[in-house]
Amino acid sequence: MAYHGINGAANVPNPILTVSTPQIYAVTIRDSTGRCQFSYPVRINISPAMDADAGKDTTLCSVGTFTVQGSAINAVRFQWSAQRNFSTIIGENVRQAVNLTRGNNLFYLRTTDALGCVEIDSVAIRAFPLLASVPASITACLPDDRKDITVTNGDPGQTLSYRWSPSNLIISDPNAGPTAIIRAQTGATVSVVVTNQAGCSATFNTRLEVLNLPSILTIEAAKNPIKEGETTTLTVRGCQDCTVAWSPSTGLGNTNGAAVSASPDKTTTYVATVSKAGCVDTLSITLVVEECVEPFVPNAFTPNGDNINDILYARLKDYQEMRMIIYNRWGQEVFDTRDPQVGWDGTYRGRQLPPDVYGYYVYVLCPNGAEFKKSGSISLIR
Ligand SMILES: [Ca+2]
Repeated sequence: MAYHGINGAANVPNPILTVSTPQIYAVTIRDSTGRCQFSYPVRINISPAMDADAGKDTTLCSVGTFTVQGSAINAVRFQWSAQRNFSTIIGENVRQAVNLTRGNNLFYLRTTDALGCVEIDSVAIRAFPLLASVPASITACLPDDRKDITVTNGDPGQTLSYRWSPSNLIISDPNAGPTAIIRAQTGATVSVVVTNQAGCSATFNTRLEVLNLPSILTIEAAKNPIKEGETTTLTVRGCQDCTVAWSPSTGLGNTNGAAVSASPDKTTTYVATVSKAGCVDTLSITLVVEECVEPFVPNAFTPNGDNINDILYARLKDYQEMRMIIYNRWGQEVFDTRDPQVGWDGTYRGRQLPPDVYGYYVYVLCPNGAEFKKSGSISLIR
């Protein structure tokens, strides 16, 4: 078989031609004898350009659903794909919903005309929402304390710029860096406008809290002073969720907690170290223990009615039982009491006794079982 035609093109069944205008070509097919031949016209149509356009490249500050808009002249079919080879077709709409992910999104539009000719265009959608965060709140220990607030960049691919406010709370350069140095004020809010290189920005707020432990804490003992052997409770008030550590441990039921039981043997100053959120304050309380000690009896008194030193008392601190007996120089008891509030007024059976030297005997039993026995002489002076 031989092929001839198409303006003298090669003797092949499928010649490749370059055409610029519509034209009719012919192919002649002839057998080897040259006696049989056949001619056939071939019309070459040239389709006009569709000018397929997938839309304008865009930068967005959001991800998710987006509509791309294609255009083409005389196209009969629109196809969208995220792959240049259109291995997966997203849809066939002129206005096509697509899903944007963070970063660069490239979509391809393939248009087809009535003759089956295709054109391909692409559109780049850059989706770059701002990804950043700041702490919701920060806690300072005292008013006007300096604290740092730092913006966390949620995407290493982001280059961020910052604008901090209000200026009265920002000590550092309000336009510099992810970290601002601020001056703590109770209840104030620090804001930062963060913008990424795509121009996407957002405002973030950090609430300032000032703990000011010294202004809110108090310390108290349920009972103070206490007697030897007695137990009371020491309490730090004013902070619900603070950690409290007590020292020294001597005489304490435990050394942690807002309230601890205390039963020291002697007067002790306890220190409570109170902490919360990195802030620490210390308070102290002196718990006085009335110790059971040797009683004191004066060596003279003047029961002359001038209200000065008219009554003789045995002076005691913490005791469980006591007794005081006074006797005259002949050994006769003239006074006997088991109550230290009751003293001797220098009388016996209603009569004033004469000035003389009298003897006394005092007995004290302490709460811890210790005993004091003391005797001596007293001058009655009028
Ligand atoms: Ca007197």
